[in-house]
Amino acid sequence: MKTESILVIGANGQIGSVLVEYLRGIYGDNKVIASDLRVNPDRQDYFEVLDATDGTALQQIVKRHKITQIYHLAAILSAKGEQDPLNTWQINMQTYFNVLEVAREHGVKKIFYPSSIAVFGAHVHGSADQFSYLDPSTVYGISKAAGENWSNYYFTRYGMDIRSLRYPGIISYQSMPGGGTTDYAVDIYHKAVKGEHFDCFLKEDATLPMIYMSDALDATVRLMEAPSEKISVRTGYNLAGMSFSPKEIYESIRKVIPAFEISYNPDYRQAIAESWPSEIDDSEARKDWGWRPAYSLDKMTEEMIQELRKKYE
Ligand code: NAD
Ligand code: AKB
Repeated sequence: MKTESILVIGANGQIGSVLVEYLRGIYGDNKVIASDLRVNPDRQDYFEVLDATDGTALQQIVKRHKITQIYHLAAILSAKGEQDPLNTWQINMQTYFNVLEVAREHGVKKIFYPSSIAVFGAHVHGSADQFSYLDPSTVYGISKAAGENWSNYYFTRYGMDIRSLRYPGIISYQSMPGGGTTDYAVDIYHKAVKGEHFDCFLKEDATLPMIYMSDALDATVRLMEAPSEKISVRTGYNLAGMSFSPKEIYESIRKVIPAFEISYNPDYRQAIAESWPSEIDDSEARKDWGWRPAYSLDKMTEEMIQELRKKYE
């Protein structure tokens, strides 16, 4: 068992609720402190209520638990973020500045910062290279690009060990997404398994990079456990799982549930999707710390449907 004391901020969200259990399996239950704005009645053990915009409250938790690593997941995502841009900027940046400063002052050894494919914009066509120009279209993407640069700044200036992945849209059966443009790709499985019609908010050919939760967890811990000298990218590593359009995920589901039906009613999220790349080149992650995804679209579909059937049937 490894001797770390880990704080997960934003632990009740789509990633956090699964990542906390995964980290506890590696480091031990009492070594992973979950925190979020509100307590989750189903998971109250080793939990702290924390609004991460409050730096003093964060500092007290870091001191009390002698925290050595922080996974900073709290953020407002792309679609929800557009409803109140200035508040999104305030939350996404203030929480991260608090993490960086508290970590610096209290000698926290490692920080994980989740970035996103939302850092890319109109000047990337097709596949996004690791070092593509970043001109994000959403306030969420602007905050993630800024966060990446601040990570690199704290690494260069203070020698802090901050590691980051540009996650694609994450697909999970364990948890629901919280306000992103890629959320449709989780919702579609729930509708299919419940025998309901699915009305998609993107066009049928809106191809986006996505990743299955199991691969995302593997990549996250693989990155965090890699020797420091293997980390050549201190902004955010490109990470790819698979790429598909709404039509392609629909066809994948139809192989298992032939009666499933879909319609398309694109809304404001279509413009966000169009500003993102359709493919991600993750050669740096593969080269530096041996990243390889395990799931294809069809393999993920089979597991998603199998797991959701247990939930609904
Ligand atoms: P989510 O919206 O499901 O969860 C975010 C959590 O943060 C929520 O539980 C929320 O209560 C909490 N939170 C919000 N403001 C907070 C604050 N001030 N203090 C403490 N907690 C606060 O998000 P997620 O999908 O789990 O994403 C986690 C991180 O990963 C985010 O930074 C997101 O940008 C990034 N990311 C996610 C995806 C994805 O597809 N899920 C893709 C790329 C990047
Ligand atoms: C979103 O759609 O906002 C997220 C992301 C790709 O960052 N899922």
